[in-house]
Amino acid sequence: MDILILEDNVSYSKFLIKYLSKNILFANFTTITTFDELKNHLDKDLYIVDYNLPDASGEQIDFLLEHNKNVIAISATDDMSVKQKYNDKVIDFIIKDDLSTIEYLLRLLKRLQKNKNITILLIEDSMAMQNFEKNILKKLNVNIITAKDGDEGLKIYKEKQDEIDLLITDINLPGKDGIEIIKEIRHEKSIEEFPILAISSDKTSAKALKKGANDFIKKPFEKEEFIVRVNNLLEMFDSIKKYKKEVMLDPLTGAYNRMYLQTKLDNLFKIYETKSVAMLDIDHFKKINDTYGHQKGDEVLKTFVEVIKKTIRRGDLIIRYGGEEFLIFMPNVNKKEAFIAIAKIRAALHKGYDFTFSAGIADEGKTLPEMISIADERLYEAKRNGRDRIVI
Ligand code: GH3
Ligand code: MG
Ligand code: MG
Ligand code: MG
Repeated sequence: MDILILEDNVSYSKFLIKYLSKNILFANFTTITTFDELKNHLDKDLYIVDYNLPDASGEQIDFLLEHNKNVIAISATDDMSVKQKYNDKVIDFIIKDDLSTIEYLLRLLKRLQKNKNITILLIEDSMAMQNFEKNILKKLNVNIITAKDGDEGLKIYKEKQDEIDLLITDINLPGKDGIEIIKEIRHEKSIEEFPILAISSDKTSAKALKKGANDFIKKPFEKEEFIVRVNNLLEMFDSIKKYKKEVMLDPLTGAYNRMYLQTKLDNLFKIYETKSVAMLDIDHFKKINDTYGHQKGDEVLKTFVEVIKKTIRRGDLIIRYGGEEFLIFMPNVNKKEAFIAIAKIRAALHKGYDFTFSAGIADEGKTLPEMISIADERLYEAKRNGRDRIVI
């Protein structure tokens, strides 16, 4: 993202850039100090613009808006009439006071970047209102899908569930109303799984929240409130997604853990007609621990997963099943094809490492536990037959 900072106070813009570039990697900054120079910089993705300049106070913002540019205005004056004048047209109008301003700006920039991958479904029957909301959302960089009544909205939701990150819905709608929409969605997805922001002019806020909206805005509302509520919900769900992902990962090796196996793998198992499961267990691992210490043992586990990840296909999944036992789920391959993949891991270890593993592979079994237990039996056969081998 190319960002231009137009600010006559050079030490302030230096400080801004230092602070922002330390925290965001995706931005390139350019600074200028006067409105006059602005004409040569109309190629930027975003403009952070001081309101009071030696050669302009507002004209620079008007100029950028006329050229349809994305503007964040900053100002030292908290003159509300100025703020009011530009508030609806810029992404944000920030009053420059202390460090919290810059922290806010930083969060906003990060959010704008992340929003490129966010899709919002907006259900609103009043076209004037829909346009108002759409224009605000456009400034936030999000992708927007609109519907003008409840039935259409729900239909789109059902078709594009996997793409949609947030639903913003009016409560009073023709066809199914917002409350019914919320109820239907909540049958399938809980309040922690999918965010809904409800909007209405009457006193239905408590009802919408009780039925499962995550937040509520009462019409008429300020653009700023709308932005903050949308951003807050998106931020909250980013955190939830992050934590959900983290609890499914083994912290030592970065492989998935048993939690992933229990909550996700069963669904994947049902999706694929053909699939194989391999159970891999490091040979004489206890001896590695006993001889070289636990830390060396940990290193071996990490290395093992690294080698596996480098070798297997993108769609294959690796799960730490137990201490030094790993499950690899391979979609769209039978056990003979899976054997070739696991043999590659074995060959890679033989080439450059001083430990080996045994493995059992299965493509039989009607359920995931059944397939795992067949693979497990074969793993033990491999151990019994002398280790460092693969049984199918
Ligand atoms: P086999 O060839 O029959 O598989 O023998 P083994 O020694 O590999 O198997 P065993 O089950 O006897 O020992 C596994 C050891 O793995 C025992 C346990 O202390 C160790 N272990 C389990 N988790 C970890 C871990 O996170 N780090 C380390 N360093 N060791 C672990
Ligand atoms: Mg309505
Ligand atoms: Mg072992
Ligand atoms: Mg074991």
